[in-house]
Amino acid sequence: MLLKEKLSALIPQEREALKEIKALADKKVDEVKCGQVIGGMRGCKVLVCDTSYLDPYEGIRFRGYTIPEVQKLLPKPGENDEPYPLGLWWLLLTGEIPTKEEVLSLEEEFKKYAYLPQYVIDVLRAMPADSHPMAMFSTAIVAMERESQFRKRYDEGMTKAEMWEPMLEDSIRLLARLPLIAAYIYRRKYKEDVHIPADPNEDWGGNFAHMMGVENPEYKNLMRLYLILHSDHESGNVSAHTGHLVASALSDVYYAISAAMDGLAGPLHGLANQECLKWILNLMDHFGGRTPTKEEIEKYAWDTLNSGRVIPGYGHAVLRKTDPRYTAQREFALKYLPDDPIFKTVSNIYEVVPEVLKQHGKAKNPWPNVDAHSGVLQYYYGVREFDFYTVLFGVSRALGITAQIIWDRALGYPIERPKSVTRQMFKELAENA
Ligand code: NMX
Ligand code: MLT
Repeated sequence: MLLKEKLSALIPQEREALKEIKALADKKVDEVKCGQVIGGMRGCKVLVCDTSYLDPYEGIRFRGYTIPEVQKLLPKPGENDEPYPLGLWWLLLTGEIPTKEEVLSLEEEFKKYAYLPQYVIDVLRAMPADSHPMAMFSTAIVAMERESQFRKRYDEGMTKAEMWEPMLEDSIRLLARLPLIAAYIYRRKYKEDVHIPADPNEDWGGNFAHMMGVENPEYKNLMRLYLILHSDHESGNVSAHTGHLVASALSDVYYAISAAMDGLAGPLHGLANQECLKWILNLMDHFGGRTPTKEEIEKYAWDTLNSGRVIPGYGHAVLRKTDPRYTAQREFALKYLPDDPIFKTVSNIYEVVPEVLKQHGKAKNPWPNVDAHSGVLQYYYGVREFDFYTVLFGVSRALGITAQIIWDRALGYPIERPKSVTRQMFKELAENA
């Protein structure tokens, strides 16, 4: 496999380079303040992540490339299409923009494993009909742990240096199946349990849209873009951090990704996309289904804040400007659905809510994040089941987390185990100050 050959050549060099960093063991990277310890470790530089970096003012770069650069440089299925999401996975893993031949080799490799075993279907069918799609998604993933090549090789006594190989194998097998699992959940829950087989001529991203039952080529393009945009956001976000933490105990990819999905399912993280569209549609309903005026949006935003709730899709733990993932989706909307009334509402909210949040004075970042825009695009193309939206996010996020944890094993990072303090110790710190 071309990807494995590339990684086999890269890993020895990167292991050498790590030795230089290990030699800096006593150098200070950061100082930790009490506020950070009790404040969700905000801003503490305590993780390593090479797949992407999040600058607060510029937003995400994937292996050094901005979103517009990735959209321009990665190979595409057709002239006017968005790039292959698997091209991004190659980039995250190798740091290099792949050729079309390299991406197609990965597409072929994935197709070998793109089937849904009956036992996974049985597990999904055994779950109560009102289970949240994220609970179903996470359960299906962990159910497949029995197939882990990593666990098999571990039981056989593989060395630490070999661990990245079954990690890569497990990741390919899992990622190949994620769109099938997600589409199965979608069709079971919302489309009368009628399923659509994969199309061998479609790429990984296009096939996902096809299996969900949305044949529109524009939606297939949106799906490719979506799968790229949500993939990686360095390693401190809840889902990636969870994946890294779980894998650091040498738990395999199935455990790590299932756990990561459980974190993504929280309303302050990935679930914000479902909450956000709900908020927008409730806002429109409140004003008789029409596009509300900016004054009406302002009042509605204040009502939300005054009732003690957050405005979903706004704010961020790291970003301090409009999320470039929001901008990329806005550009897609301006191209394909400029006159859509919900998109117009999203645009008006963008003009009003940052000012409201500034006046409110709490949120450190008053600007929109990725989730403020994703729902309207899904809704426009007919995917109107809000509680499915985080599953779409999850399929994409698995690209980033698998890339990160394959490298965790390649570089032999240790089990993660930070130190805790008691609140009494803070009191003593104050007394001795
Ligand atoms: N609406 C109202 N209040 C907010 C918002 C918002 N959108 N964002 C932050 N705040 C509040 C926050 O709840 C906190 O209040 P308190 O002191 O009473 O606890 C205060 O402002 C300070 O929070 P920050 O330090 O600005 O934000 P933090 O880093 O703690 O949290 C988020 C980041 C993203 C969790 C937060 O901005 C939020 O809850 N946003 C809405 C939910 C959302 O859009 N999440 C999606 C994030 C992206 N993703 O996909 O994961
Ligand atoms: C993400 O994509 O993970 C979110 O923007 C949250 C984060 O980065 O903290």
